[in-house]
Amino acid sequence: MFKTDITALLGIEYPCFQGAMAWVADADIAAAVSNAGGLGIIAAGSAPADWVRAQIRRAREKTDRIFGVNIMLMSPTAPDIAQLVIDEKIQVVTTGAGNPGKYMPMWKQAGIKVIPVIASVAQAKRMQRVGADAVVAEGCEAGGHIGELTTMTLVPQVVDAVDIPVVAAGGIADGRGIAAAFMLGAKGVQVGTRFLVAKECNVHDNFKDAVIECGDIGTIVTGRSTGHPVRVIKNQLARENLKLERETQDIEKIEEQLTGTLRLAVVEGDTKKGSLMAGQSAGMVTKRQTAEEIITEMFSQAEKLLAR
Ligand code: TUI
Repeated sequence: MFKTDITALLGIEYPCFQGAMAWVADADIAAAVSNAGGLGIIAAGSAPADWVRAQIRRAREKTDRIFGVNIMLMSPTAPDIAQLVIDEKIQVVTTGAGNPGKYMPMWKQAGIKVIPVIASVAQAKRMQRVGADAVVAEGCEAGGHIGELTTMTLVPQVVDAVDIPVVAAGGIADGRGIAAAFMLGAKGVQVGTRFLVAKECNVHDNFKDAVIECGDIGTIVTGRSTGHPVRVIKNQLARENLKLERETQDIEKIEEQLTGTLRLAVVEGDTKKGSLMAGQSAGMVTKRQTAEEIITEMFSQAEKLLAR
């Protein structure tokens, strides 16, 4: 039922990527998702190479299956991680927040499958041109750094513009979203927010509660005025940032407020002063489950819908 170009490309059971949430997506959640038949992904975020290497090795102890590493290209450690994935013989790399073009020759030489996350048709075309094996088209329903377009409008436009497989991301948290993504022409989905509350996800419990209690209009986008829009769960920090944006044009001052706060939320569980990055699908996330329960529940629902 779910044999697609993406399951064939990666040799996985379900065409389901686990979103690479910075500070959150470590070896535990990545191995759990891969063991459940999806593609687990370790998020390098802004971490040093030593931390990422340790996570890769820990994931290998927990699963024999394929898993990926995501490289956040804005990170100062990105060049180190780009080499690390080759040294550690990682089979699939996803990238975010930039153009991975300069690393493509070395990754392709090493036989790595490269799947950049993009938020526009122009970016998708550039990625195809530099040799990407597929792209993740991420709509602005997603959490964290986002683009302009919704998943509903971005995915079909990207599908029409490129010949490589497209994975849909942003707003997908159940079988209905998966079925809809396939109707838009996607060959797979990436799910972030629902995996935030997975039992194997090491994000602070306060963060999980905030996702479960979020509701439909509980997220907002800050940073539009600085050109770095970020979707977060509304809290004290988000309100302060929006106020600052209204009152000052001092972009550096606003940016200052945005750094370091993700760690505060993820690790310390500070739901007032921390940055609670999460997608609009938080409103559909109601309970803690294992990664396996999440994947099998979503895909059995999608299967029933698509069989109609
Ligand atoms: O990367 C994301 N979302 C993220 S990264 C992140 S980590 C972070 N935390 C705190 C401060 C700063 C960063 C949190 N959320 N999504 C994937 C994504 N990438 N969406 C859009 C893009 C993108 C942006 C520009 C892809 C390519 C691009 O430029 C390439 C080009 O060719 O123009």
